Amino acid sequence: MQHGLDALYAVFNTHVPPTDPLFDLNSDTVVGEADLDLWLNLAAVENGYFSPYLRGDTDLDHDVDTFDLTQMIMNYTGAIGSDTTWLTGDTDGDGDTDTVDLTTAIINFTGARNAAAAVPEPSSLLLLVLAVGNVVLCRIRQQRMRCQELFAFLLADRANENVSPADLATMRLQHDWSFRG
Ligand SMILES: [Ca+2]
Ligand SMILES: [Ca+2]
Ligand SMILES: [Ca+2]
Repeated sequence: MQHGLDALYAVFNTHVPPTDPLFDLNSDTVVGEADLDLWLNLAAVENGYFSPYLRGDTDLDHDVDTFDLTQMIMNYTGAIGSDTTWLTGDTDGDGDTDTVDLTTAIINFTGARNAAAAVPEPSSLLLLVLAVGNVVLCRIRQQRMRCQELFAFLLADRANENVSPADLATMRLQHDWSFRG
C-alpha cells in the first residue's frame, strides 16, 4: 500500500495523458489531492476498514497517533522541503512536511486505535483532565470557605476584643498552613 501512495506522489500535479490514467482516480485528467482522498478511501475499504485512512496516518495502520506525529516531527522540513513522502509526513503531496501537514495530522489525531486497551483515547483523556480540574477547583473553593470562616471568626472576636495579638499570629499560621496543605 505504501508503494501505491509513493507512486501516486511521484506523478502528483501532472496531467493525463501523458501520466497513466491509473493514477487519475476521479478521471478529471489531473493527478492531485482529490485522487489522494479517493485513494485513502478505496485502500481503506480494500483493507476491511469502514472509514478512510486519515491524512497524517503515516504508517497506514488506520489511526493518527503519537507514532505518526513523531514521524512527522522527526522529518519536518518546513515549506521549503522537497523530498518527503507519505511515510515521512507529507499529507498533501507537495513534497514537504511543514506546518500545514502537521496541523492536518493534529486535527485528525485519533490516538492509537489499535492499542486502545493500553493507551487512553482522547475522550477519556479529556474526562481525566476535567476530573483533575474539578478536584483542584473544589480544593480551592474549600480553602476559600475556610478562609472566609476564619476571617468572620476573627472579625467577631476582634469586636469582642477577645483576641490577643498572639492569637492572631496563631490564626495566621493555621491559615497559611491550610493553603499549603
Ligand atoms: Ca484526478
Ligand atoms: Ca498511524
Ligand atoms: Ca506537505
